[in-house]
Amino acid sequence: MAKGQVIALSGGVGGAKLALGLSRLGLDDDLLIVTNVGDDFEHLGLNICPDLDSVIYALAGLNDQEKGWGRADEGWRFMEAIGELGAENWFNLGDRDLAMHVVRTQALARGESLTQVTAAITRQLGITANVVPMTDDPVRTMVQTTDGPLAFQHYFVRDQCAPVVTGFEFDGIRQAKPQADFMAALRNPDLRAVIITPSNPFVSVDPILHLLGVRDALEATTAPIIAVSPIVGGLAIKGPAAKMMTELGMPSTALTVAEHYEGLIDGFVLDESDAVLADDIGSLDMRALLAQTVMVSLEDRESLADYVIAAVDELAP
Ligand code: FO1
Repeated sequence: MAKGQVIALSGGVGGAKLALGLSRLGLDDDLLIVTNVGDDFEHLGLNICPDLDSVIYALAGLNDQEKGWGRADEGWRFMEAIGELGAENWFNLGDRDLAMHVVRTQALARGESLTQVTAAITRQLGITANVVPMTDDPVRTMVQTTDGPLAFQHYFVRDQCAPVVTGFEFDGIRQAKPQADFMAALRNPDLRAVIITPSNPFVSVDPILHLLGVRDALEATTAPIIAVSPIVGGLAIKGPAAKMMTELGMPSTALTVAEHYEGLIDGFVLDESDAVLADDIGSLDMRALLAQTVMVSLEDRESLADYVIAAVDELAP
C-alpha cells in the first residue's frame, strides 16, 4: 500500500458522496478534502459555506440524503418565523443547520480563519479526515447570464438555475491565497493522488483550479490525477452542470467534462453506461476508466472510492 496523502477536490453533493466513500478506506490523516468556497455567501448576517457543510455533514453522518444538502432530521421553525417577520426566506436554513452557521460566523468574527473553524468543527464532530477550504480568502463565484451577473446562490437557489448561463467569474480569485495544507500536500513528493470528485467542473472545481499556483502544482506533481465524471448519460446526477454545458454550446456529455480537464488529468472515470465514450476519451491524453459512478447507497460510495484508489495506484509512475 503506497503511503502519501490523497487530495480530493470537492464541490457540492457529488463531491461529498465520494469524499465520504474515500473517508471510509482507512486513509484517515492521509486524506485531505479540499472544498470549493465559491458558493459561500453572507446571508441574514451569517457566513454560509455550503460545499464545506456538504462534506462535513456527509462525513459526520448528519447529512440529508434526499436533499443532498443541509442536515437530516431537520426542523424549519426558524424559517417559519423568518417568513412571519417578512425577512428573506428563499434560502432554507434548518433549525439544526442554523447552529453550524452561527458557530462559524461567531468564530470568523473572532478573527479565526475558515481553516481554523473548520478544523474545530470537524474535530468536534469526530471526523478523522482533514477537511479544508480551498482558501481562507474570500472567493465568490459569479454566474454570468443573459440577464446579467448573479451571485451563485441567487442563480442556484433563488432563481432555481433558470437564467441562461454565458460564463463564470470568480471574484477575488487573483488575490486569494491557496490554503496552506493544500499547497503543501500538492508540493509533497510523497503525494499519492489527486482526485477530482464528481462535482460541477465549472462552478465547483474550476474555482479551485484557478487559485494562484494550483494548476502549476498539479502539472508539476508526478502523483496521478483522476477525475470522476459528474455527467452520466448526458445528465448531471445533481445540479445544473448539463444545463450549463448546453447553454455554453457544449454537448452535455462525460466527454465534454474530460475535455475540460484535458492536459491536467491522467485518468477519467466514466459511468459504465457511457462505455461508448471510452474510445473518444482514451484518444484524449488520459486513461478512460469505467465504473459505477452513480452513488445511491453507502456501498456505492465506498466501492467507487475503492475503485478510484486502485486506479490511482495502477496509474502511479
Ligand atoms: N439548495 C437549495 O436548492 N435550496 C435551498 O434552500 C438550500 C439551502 C441551503 C442551506 C445551507 C446549505 O449549506 C446549503 C443549501 N443549499 C440549498 C445547497 C446550496 O445551494 C449549495 O450551494 C448547493 O448544494 C451546490 O453546491
